[in-house]
Amino acid sequence: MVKKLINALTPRRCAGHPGARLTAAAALATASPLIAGLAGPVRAEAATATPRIIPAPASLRTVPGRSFALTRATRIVVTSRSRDAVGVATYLAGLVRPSTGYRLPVVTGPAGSPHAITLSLAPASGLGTEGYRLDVTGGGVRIQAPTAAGLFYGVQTLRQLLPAKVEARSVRPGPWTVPAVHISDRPRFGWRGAMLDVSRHFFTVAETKRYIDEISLYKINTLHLHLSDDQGWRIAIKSWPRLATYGGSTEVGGGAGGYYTQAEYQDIVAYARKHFITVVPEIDTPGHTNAALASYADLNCDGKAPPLYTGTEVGFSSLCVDKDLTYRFLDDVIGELARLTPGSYVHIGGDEAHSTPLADYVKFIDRVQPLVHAHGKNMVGWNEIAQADVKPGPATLAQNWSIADGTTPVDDPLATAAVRKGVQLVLSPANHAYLDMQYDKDSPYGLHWAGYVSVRKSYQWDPTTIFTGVTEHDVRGVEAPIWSETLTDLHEVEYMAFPRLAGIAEIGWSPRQGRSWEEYRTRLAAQGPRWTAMGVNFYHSPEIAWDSAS
Ligand code: NGO
Repeated sequence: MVKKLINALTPRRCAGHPGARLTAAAALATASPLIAGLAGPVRAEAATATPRIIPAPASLRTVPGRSFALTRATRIVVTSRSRDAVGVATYLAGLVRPSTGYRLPVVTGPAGSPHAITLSLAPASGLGTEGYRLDVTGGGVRIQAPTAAGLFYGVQTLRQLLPAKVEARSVRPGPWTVPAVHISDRPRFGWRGAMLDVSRHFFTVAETKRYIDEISLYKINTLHLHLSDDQGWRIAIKSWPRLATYGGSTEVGGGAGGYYTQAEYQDIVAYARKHFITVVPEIDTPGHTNAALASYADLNCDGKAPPLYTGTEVGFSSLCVDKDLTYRFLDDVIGELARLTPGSYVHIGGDEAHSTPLADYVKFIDRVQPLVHAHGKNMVGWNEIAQADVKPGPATLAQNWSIADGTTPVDDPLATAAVRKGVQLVLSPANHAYLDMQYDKDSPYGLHWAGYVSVRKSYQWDPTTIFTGVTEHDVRGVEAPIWSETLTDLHEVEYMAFPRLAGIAEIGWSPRQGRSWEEYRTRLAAQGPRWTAMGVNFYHSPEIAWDSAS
């Protein structure tokens, strides 16, 4: 009975969900808010020349007249000595030097220096903590922001204003023209996440860093690392060493697995931070714990360690809810993780605890939540945690992975429960935002328990219209998870993430008003040559009329 209840509240894995239908066809034919925001007289010429940027900026105005061109003489000028601003300038130089072959020195100097890309860290109203203004005139480029994060996002926009070949890692012929624009931009949501499952298959530090490089282009600011599951424990815990050395010694299919040492994990966290990305580590509990249970017999209710697991079933493992040792174990693990993680959230999983009776599940979450808080962190959990006595925001976030219709709001008891308790949601609807779902029946990798997720389907939903009773205020943001049961290396991850991740990033960043698939797909087409130049293995979906390489 109890189990039935938890099943009823748990998103079902089912096949064949019919594709989302188009919303108002007329709206699709009109331009995005950025074009619609243009002054009347320039609209006609500007419409053809509007730069194709993802995520769409909150406001963009093209300016007729001279564009700017990077030349051998271009310098990157930072108007203050702020280390963070200089860091962003150095990052920009590192991106643009290899393909242009220019020196692009980073110097401090006044705004308005000739022939410069100027980065100014300066208070500006209306930009929040991540917004920026970007102005391109014949004389130069100026990015202004109240924070270094804002400068970084301005740089990502500038990157997309430059020709795609700028992404190449060897010298290409110019010209390196930047169209004249005025952009004022800030994100809609503060949590714009990507999740990488490093448990089902292990991904090396180098692969994870490369994924960070790639998601940065779309202004993603959260990297959720799924560090433990039935098939592997991927982070060294000094007080429980066998978790990694034994629990991390295999993966789906029986490969060698692996784990991050604490120094490696910190290296990833620091690398992410340089990209203004916060790492959220997840230790999945009380289910999805076979790797831990196999490593320490005492964690099991019967004191017997199960064998390591390399299959893809879910819902069969559970920590022993009534043993005190379980909580000492979690206190140690969460404590070590919290010390290694500067971000304010630790994810405790909580999904698919099918072999934990509901009453035990609630008891368990109610004991784990204070442990997370005692180590100075807030708690994130998959939406099933809303069944427990979860504390209101910002103490708790619920990551919702239910199947949603996309166009018509549906009732979701777990989303409703979270909202009633004052807990904000991170939206990852499985049939729109799960990047591990196959695009269609011919996709070489991926699952399809939530249906096939075409590029269009991944784009056509909004956090505030999928569930009844969930308003903008209840939403912390969006996240695109990539689960790795079928994905063995970054090449395969890229194929599933691109192009769909760009659309989820836009849903997290851009204003909702005026959003249309037809307009979006023309902007997405411009990303193809960019990914090619970056060496990203993207899926050349036939839904998009890809630009040919420039
Ligand atoms: C589910 C499940 C994961 C699977 C994933 C595959 C959640 C939150 N739990 O999502 O264990 O890997 O689907 O798509």
